[in-house]
Amino acid sequence: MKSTGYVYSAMAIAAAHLFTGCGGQVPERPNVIIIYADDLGYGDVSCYGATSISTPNIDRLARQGLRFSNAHCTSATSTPSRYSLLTGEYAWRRKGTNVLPGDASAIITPGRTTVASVLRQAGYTTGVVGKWHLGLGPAGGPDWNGDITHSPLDIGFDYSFLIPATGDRVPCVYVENRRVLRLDPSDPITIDYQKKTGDWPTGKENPELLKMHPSHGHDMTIVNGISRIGYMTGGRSALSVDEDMADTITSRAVRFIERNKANPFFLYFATHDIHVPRVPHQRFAGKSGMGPRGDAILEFDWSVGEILNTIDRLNLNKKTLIILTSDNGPVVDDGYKDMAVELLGNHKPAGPLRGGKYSLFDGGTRIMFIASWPGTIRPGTSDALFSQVDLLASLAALTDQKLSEDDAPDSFNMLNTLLGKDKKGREWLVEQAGRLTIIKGDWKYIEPGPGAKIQINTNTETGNDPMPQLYNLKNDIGEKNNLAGQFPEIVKELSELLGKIKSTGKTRDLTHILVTSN
Ligand code: NG6
Ligand code: CA
Repeated sequence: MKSTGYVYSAMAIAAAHLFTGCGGQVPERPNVIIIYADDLGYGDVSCYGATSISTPNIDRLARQGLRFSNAHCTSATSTPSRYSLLTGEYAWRRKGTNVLPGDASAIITPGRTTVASVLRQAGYTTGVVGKWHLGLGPAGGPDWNGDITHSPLDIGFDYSFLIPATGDRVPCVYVENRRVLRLDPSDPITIDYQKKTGDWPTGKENPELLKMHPSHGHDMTIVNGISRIGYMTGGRSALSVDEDMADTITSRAVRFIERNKANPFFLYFATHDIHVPRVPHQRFAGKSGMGPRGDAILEFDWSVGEILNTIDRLNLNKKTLIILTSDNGPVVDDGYKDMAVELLGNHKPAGPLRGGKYSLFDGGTRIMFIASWPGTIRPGTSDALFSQVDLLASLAALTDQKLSEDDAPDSFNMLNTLLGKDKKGREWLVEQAGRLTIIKGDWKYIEPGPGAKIQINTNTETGNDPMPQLYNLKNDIGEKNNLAGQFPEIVKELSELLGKIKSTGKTRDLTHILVTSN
């Protein structure tokens, strides 16, 4: 044990020298890969306690890295979480950052500082592969039939291969760099989110054409036997095939790594799994015994394995920081009749947490988070409070990049926590699901407000309550006992702190004014 400790601290010193570039050497920086799952729950993988399903590749990453038990995304849905991860700003500070339709314009506008632009400035080659869901194009949306501007290429990425929004939203195509992949100009794409466009059948009018039926919503244009959100026509040769999606994007991600193996690279690999529609490849269909939702978890685990195998094969293990996490918590029925509810059995997608996707409870926003960098990050677990919004400032610190005053307004440099050198995490963090919640130490405060307590369609406990809620997460991780009445002074402290965080417009470098007096 002792000698391992010595080796790691010696390595940490060596690493620190490399990062400061001591002796005038060019600092050696690790490749950075963020694998971003979609809707994968805290309890959905075996290294976080799932017993009904086995995720060997994710477990392998957890064994070689640091597994966080108290890490959080910033929102219980995709668009705002992704916005925060890439920009280092809480999405609720900006209008128009909630779940976007598939034809939305870009919400991270050209020139914004992002994780990608920071790493690019540090000399990295940067790529994004997979789900985007942050809009494309200028006001009015993208030109699907021409050059797509206001894209990842305008905010720091050198390469981009995108599912533009979500698999359940049209257009069901890939966008590679500025163009829709394989588009035939004689069959142009038309998209409309208000009314039907063209004559392609819809799930509502022609349910007999469906191979998977909606349970709620998702009854518009049919593509590949599945009805979606939004109307589409044209682009036949460009249409994506759900069953091949994981193969398609994983092979693009592997290719990006192979092509850039000689120099530092940053890859943001955002999978479609395990979002709806859950239509895994035949190799995984029926394999989990839990229906397509479980099969999609197996497919996701396979994608993770492909990335890990590539890093091993290219001998990049000690040179690569891999972060694996999810954009929000789990949901079982998210709009398709895919047997997820019926076949769930004893599986608990959110583990011990209450609520899930769309929820103010921690099931919505406490997520699996693993950081691996063999030789530098010591394997183990961390209870430190950590937020995805901190990745920008932490990776800037890792690569010695300075941020200007307006950059990444809510991102803290938590590099030492990320690398496991510091067991202490953030003092507090904010999460959103409609309204806001704040966690400080063991306490979690949920703002009071109107709204249904249960989202009927998805059967989610939203966490809405007209009364303030206060939970002690250390003693009550399942947020069962509202202690607001018992500890009014803590309610006051946390609601005031949240008020200050909102009104300052920025929290980075303002820690001193945001620390409460007691
Ligand atoms: C909801 C969709 C849901 C999913 C979600 C976004 C309906 C009825 N439900 O509006 O299926 O697409 O948006 O998910 O349309 S997210 O993970 O991208 O945030
Ligand atoms: Ca999501």
